[in-house]
This record gives sequence, structure tokens and C-alpha cells, in this order.
Amino acid sequence: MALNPLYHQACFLASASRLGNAPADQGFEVAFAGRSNAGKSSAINTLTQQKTLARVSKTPGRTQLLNFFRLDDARRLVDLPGYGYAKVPEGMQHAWGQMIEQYLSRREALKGVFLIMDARHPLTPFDARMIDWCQHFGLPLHVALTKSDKLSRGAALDTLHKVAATLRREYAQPISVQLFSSLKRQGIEEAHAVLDGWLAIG
Ligand SMILES: Nc1nc2c(ncn2[C@@H]2O[C@H](COP(=O)(O)OP(=O)(O)OP(=O)(O)O)[C@@H](O)[C@H]2O)c(=O)[nH]1
Ligand SMILES: [Mg+2]
Repeated sequence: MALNPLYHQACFLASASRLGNAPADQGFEVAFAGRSNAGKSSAINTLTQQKTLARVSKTPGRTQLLNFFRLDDARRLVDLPGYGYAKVPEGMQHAWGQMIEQYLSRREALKGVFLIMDARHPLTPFDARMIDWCQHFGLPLHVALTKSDKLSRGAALDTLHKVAATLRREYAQPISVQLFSSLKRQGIEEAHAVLDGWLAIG
């Protein structure tokens, strides 16, 4: 299936250190959240078919900004700072929590959260906190288990089924989940179907 050109024309719009600095709160926005180093920026690049749109980091825990990418006048993807990196000082982790919670609770344009988890380490306590926030604020959530190329096909499917079962059991609102790999470019159509729905594309 051909990529909707809207994704491919994505370009950097702005970085914000807090919600007050973010671009105007209108239209449709999807945020990419997840642990530091999980593969959020890589997923954004893969889904927009661009190599260097979002910066892929060798040093986790560095990005403390909300990075906004514009698809068109009304639509944006947002790369959220990663969480759970052990070496980040506590004060910074606290600031992170406040910024993210503000963003999730107050951002009108935010239509859904794309939660990126390393398929080898899914559902960490930090992920659970993010899911709790989304459920609390009534935000639609989709989980992408990325780096699935690092697992055998059987192990990846096993993880998918286990995570889906846990999400069904633990949370009131439905949460969809898929396997994804930026390296092997797997799961792209499934991810776009979710993004299309939230961003009112097509
Ligand atoms: N094998 C494999 N490696 C991946 C995949 N996605 C990302 N990576 C690697 O994982 C590392 C972290 O990727 P990023 O996309 O920077 O992760 P991030 O979640 O944006 O990290 P922070 O911005 O620090 O929170 C990089 O070395 C990527 O090349 C994948 O699907 N497969
Ligand atoms: Mg990143």
C-alpha cells in the first residue's frame, strides 16, 4: 500500500520545553511516548519515510523537549521526551512528569497516544504510569512493540499475545497493540491505520 503523502511531507515545526511554548492548540495531534531508547524517534522516521526527521539518539535521556512535526496545517506528530532512564537526576524526572501530565491533560488537539515499548522489555512500571494517565484523561492509546526484529517470530507473537492479555485484564478502556520494527520496516500499515483514524486522514 502506498504511503499517504501527508506523512512523507512531515517537517520539523517546533520544540517546546513546556506546554505554554507549544504550537497553537488546534487541529489533530498524535504523541509518541515511551521509555528512553525504546525507539520513539525511529518510529516517527519510519512512519514518515524520512531518515533524519526525528533525531535518533545514541545517548538516552537527553531529549527533554516536546518536539512537534507538522504534517499539514491541521495535523502534527509529537515526539515526547523518553522516561525511565536511570541516570536522569530525580529533579529532572519530576519536571518530566509534570510536563507530560500537563500535556496529556490539557492539550485539546491531542487525539491519541502511540506508546512505544521495546518488545523485549514491555510494560515497565513507567509504561504502566503512562497508561494510567491516558486512561485517566480518556485518551485513546495504541501500543507498538518495537525492535521486534530482535526476537524470533515465535517469541514476538508470544509477547504480543501476553501484552494484549495483560492490557485487557488490567485496564477498563480498550488498548490496541501491535508488533513493529523500524529496522525491518514491519507493522507500518497497521500503525498508519491507527494514525489515520486519530488524525482524520483519508
Ligand atoms: N534493531 C532495532 N533497533 C532499533 C529499532 N528502533 C530503534 N532502534 C535503535 O534503538 C536506539 C534508540 O532509538 P531512538 O529512536 O533514538 O529511541 P527514542 O525512544 O527516541 O529514545 P530517546 O529520545 O532517548 O527517548 C537507536 O540506536 C536505534 O537505532 C528497531 O525497530 N530495531
Ligand atoms: Mg527520541
